[in-house]
Amino acid sequence: MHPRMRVEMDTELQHADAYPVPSGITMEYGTAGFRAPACNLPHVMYRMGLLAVLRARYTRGVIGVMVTASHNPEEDNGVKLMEGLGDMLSVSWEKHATSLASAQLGELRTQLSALLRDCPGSESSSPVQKYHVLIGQDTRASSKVLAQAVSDGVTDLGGTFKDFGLVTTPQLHYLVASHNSDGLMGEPSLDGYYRKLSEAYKALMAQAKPQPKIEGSYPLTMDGANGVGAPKMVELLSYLKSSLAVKIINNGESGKLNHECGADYVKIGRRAPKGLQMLEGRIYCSLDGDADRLLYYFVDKSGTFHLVDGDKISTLMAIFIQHLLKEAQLPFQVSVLQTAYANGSSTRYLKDTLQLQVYCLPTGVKYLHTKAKECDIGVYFEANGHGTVLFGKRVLDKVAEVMQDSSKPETQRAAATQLYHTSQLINQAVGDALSDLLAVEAMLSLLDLSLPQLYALYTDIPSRLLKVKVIDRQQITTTDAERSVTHPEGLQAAIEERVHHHLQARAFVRPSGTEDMVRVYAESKTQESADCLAHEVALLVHRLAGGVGEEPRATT
Ligand code: G16
Repeated sequence: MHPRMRVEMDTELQHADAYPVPSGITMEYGTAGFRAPACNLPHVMYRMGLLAVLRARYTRGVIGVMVTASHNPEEDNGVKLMEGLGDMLSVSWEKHATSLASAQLGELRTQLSALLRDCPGSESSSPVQKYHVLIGQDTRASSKVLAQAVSDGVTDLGGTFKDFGLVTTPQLHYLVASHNSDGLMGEPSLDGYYRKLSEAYKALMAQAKPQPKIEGSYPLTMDGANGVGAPKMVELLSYLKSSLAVKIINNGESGKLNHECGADYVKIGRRAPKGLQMLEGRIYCSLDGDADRLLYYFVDKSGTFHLVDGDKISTLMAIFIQHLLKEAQLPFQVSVLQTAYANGSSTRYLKDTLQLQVYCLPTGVKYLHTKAKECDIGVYFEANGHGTVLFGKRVLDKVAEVMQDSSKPETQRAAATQLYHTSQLINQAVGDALSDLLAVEAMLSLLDLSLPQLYALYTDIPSRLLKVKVIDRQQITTTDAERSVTHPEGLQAAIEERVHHHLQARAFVRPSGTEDMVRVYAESKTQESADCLAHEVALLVHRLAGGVGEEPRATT
């Protein structure tokens, strides 16, 4: 056993004094880890380095620690932990992360000892095993120092680390997955990641009809949110060579991260990133700050903006896979996993028109990903553009069998081959904007479908998303995949009463796990009615759940 890894924490935590817990600051592990103003995070990062070593020991695998606050403003930062085949930190360990994050030195030792005692093999004198942590960071000015705090935590518990520097969050998930699968998920390097994606994309596109070229212009423009996705897309394009041309804007050279650009800005405001002059006939997409979300959009003849959000991307992927399964004569079930934010029209279209199994789960890729693993083929996307498609082993085995069976008709084998390349193209560890972008491009081409045609498959019910600041958002608790409030008393009944005043309406509220806000969502027959309902519900939250500052104003 490593000398620093005895069961009792008699080891000196060399760097602990450098990372005291600031007074009055407690943090909770949220939807995707910790998020806060960067200045409040060094002690959390150090403690997550310690936790990562313990988790590596517990799982006997490599752990990833990504320093990022994703869609949040530049001033914030945060940390996401990943393990196993790229999954988010197990929900059962989130409580340990929360309690370690606020533990002062003495308490820290006690908690570490307790966790260490529970680690499998902690009592044995087995030979030294390395507990290895992969670290990545986004482009925030604060990320470098915070990544250093993580590595200090790792080394204090005798772990080793590799700092990959700037990577997208999904790239780090991929690296963790490929390490922990002994390369089965791909070669554990960035080169391996780019090769895997570009080879799968080229193989799929070899079957597509050539697209008409627009002279001197790019058919696709990508908004990089001034984050890490932009330089990483440049690297990916160098592997794709001439098979894909993308113009990148908001590439971080001058603008501020997620400021008036990026997937969250586009989704919430349903507008183009600032400064982008959209043209009819062109296609646009936006990533978020750490490149795990992707949204597409375009303008029609009249200049009206249309958003192809996560719901529509998920519909495209489900249609494409359903079509290939039919062609390959493989009787597997495609399931689609959504959250309460999924537009009601998308759910209806998936269930009634495509006849697919649809599930609603709480917000957070961690829940969707876990459920998707239980499905033959699990397509999951949040409306905000975060998602992927998971292929079960049973399916992949059968796909391989059909591909290799020369007695099968050529069309059947070709469909199985496309399914195989699709499973290689779509990141199996987590929702990945770069991989999803290639998948959307390939699927549209292979289905011979334009983005406006995809958009027109169903009409979204008008909706509105608002945020309300309250004293303590954790006072709001929910049930039924966050569609109903259980506390504070009276809030749910009041929401339902307002919903009854609107046609074809629904509304829900939930505390955000990434921002200090309560999120309000409303849908109704007209945009005016959805805006009005969202405002009424926001007022209820403000009045009944301890609103801070002025009451929310009506959307204009
Ligand atoms: C993270 C999670 C997503 C979630 C989003 C917003 O995304 O990974 O699953 O939808 O936060 O969560 P909340 O509504 O709780 O704030 P990201 O892209 O910010 O890492």
